[in-house]
Amino acid sequence: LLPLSGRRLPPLNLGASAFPHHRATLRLSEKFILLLILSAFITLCFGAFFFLPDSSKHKRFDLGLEDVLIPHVDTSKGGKNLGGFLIHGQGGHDEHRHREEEERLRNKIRADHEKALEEAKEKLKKSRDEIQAEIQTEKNKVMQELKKKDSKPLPPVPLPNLIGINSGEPADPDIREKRNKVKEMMKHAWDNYRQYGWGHNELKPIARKGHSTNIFGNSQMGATIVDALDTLYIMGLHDEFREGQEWIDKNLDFSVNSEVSVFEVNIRFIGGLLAAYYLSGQEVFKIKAVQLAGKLLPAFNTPTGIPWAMVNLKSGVGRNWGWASAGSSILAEFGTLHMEFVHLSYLTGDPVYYNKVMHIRKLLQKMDRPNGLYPNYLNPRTGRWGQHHTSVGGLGDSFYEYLLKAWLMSDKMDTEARKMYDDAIEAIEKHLIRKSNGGLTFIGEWKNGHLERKMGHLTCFAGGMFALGADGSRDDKAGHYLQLGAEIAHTCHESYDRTTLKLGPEAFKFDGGVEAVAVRQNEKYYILRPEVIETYWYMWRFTHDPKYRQWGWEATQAIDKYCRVSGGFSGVKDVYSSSPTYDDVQQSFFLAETLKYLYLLFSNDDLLPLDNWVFNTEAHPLPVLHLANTTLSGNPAYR
Ligand code: DMJ
Repeated sequence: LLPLSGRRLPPLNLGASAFPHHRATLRLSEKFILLLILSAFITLCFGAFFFLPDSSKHKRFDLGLEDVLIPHVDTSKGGKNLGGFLIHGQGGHDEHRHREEEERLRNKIRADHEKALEEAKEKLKKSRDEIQAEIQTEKNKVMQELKKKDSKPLPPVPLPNLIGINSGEPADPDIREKRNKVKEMMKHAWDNYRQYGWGHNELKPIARKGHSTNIFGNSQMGATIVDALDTLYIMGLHDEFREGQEWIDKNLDFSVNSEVSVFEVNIRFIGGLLAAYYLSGQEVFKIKAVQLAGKLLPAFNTPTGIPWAMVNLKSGVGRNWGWASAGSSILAEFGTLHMEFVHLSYLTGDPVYYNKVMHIRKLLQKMDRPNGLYPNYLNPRTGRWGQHHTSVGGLGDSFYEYLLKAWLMSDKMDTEARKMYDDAIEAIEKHLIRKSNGGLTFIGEWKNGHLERKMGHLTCFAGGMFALGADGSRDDKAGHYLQLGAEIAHTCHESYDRTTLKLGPEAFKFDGGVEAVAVRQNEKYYILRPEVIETYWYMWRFTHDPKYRQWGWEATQAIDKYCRVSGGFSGVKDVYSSSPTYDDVQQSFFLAETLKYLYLLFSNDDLLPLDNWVFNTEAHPLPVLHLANTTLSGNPAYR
């Protein structure tokens, strides 16, 4: 076969001049050779007639800039396709038809070109705004398509036992009244956010406009809506819940060029969406949670698998906080993903989330721990600890909380997590927990071999954690841990009680004659945090000692008196001042946690019982997964 673009063999010239010197003296042998050559030539011509490709079997279109060669493989009209060779039975007729076809196509292409040219001319006549509007419409169409693709249904998974989604209404009229007061405060916070900050992450209740911080990146992701959903649901604020659901359905979009905190997005958004899904059964929450989780996964693309603190939701590029020791990731951030990620694997049947958090756990288990303590900083490139600071407050807190809760939410099957928790708590008790001269138990911070006798408001959550972990503790020290929880609750209550506003400072000292009091001006603020009330609630559930309800009520009144403004609730800058100034931020965790824990404190225990629900670190309740007789990776949901 001769390729069309290939070189043809030079033709054989057998005319009169082919053998001039032999013409006169042709002998018999020469005649014979001549005859042989002649017959070979005839055979060659004959063969060529049958086997050379016919140029009419290819269509060639001249399209100006490019040549397009279309092999003709029409087997429908009497031709036979024999492994790439086409043999026609209708010669002339076919050629005519091909020419017509060629002509028709040429005309069509010409017409298309002209049409495109006309359209381009029309476009140029339009104004810049019109063109931009058209581009936007096209973009929207593409987005809609992508959304449709994203919202494909997830595989059905049997829901765990959802016990205790009821009103929890207390019989005692006094307690009922207190509970109603908390509900009214929630309504005030929500309504003002609804009016002045809708769609923004948070609210500025005095300026009456939206507010955001760098943890949510530069986008309006409606953090308050997502964080507040389950609180609205359990309070029976169903119209508000539906408004929130509608906003999420229509507006919550994660394909944004925005760099967010992996930890904050996980605990507030994924936790909030999952809890809303379990409570209400509305698929949209599950779908959004899974979409968002997919956007967080690129954060784990580090040399060690320890995720970056921040990730750009669009590009997937991650990095760490500039202030963190030696480019480290933070223990309380990468160590507070487990609950949500296990639920994501449970609900999707995709092990990817489970594997990510288990990988972190395995890595931590292999590492040396100074004095048995986990430092707050870990470098995700080298896998080595940064500064040897350990804290049960900021930077460390919820890592310990999630070890315990991993065990609880696995229906106590994940004994590895329980062991890690027990080991960590033993080291914390030995090195960080002390009694002040005045008899207050406090948890200090370990900094390069030295104990700082200071406790943060954040650390106060640990009272509740010790009580929650009492049952099942090593050497059956349940009584000891319940007692420890009570002592921390008492200390934290003191930190509130020793202020003018009866609200707790951000950090307080046990040093130089000072006990449970903030010393530095920049530690005197209260930003509507939940941790002290969280501990009151756990202690109430485990002891039913009425003092916890009493302390919770004191805090409720103080918040209502000093933090309430006509546009919502605001943090205050100095809890020791009788004329405090506001920070003008209504934090989303005020609706997610502070008001929820207060509401639960004045509800019956059968509302979200702790045997069946585990609260994530943002107070979003997730059901216990009863995976008895199976390992997590062996569960069908994980295959
Ligand atoms: C919340 O976002 C969570 O409780 C987190 O674990 C730490 N602190 C804030 C509220 O204070």
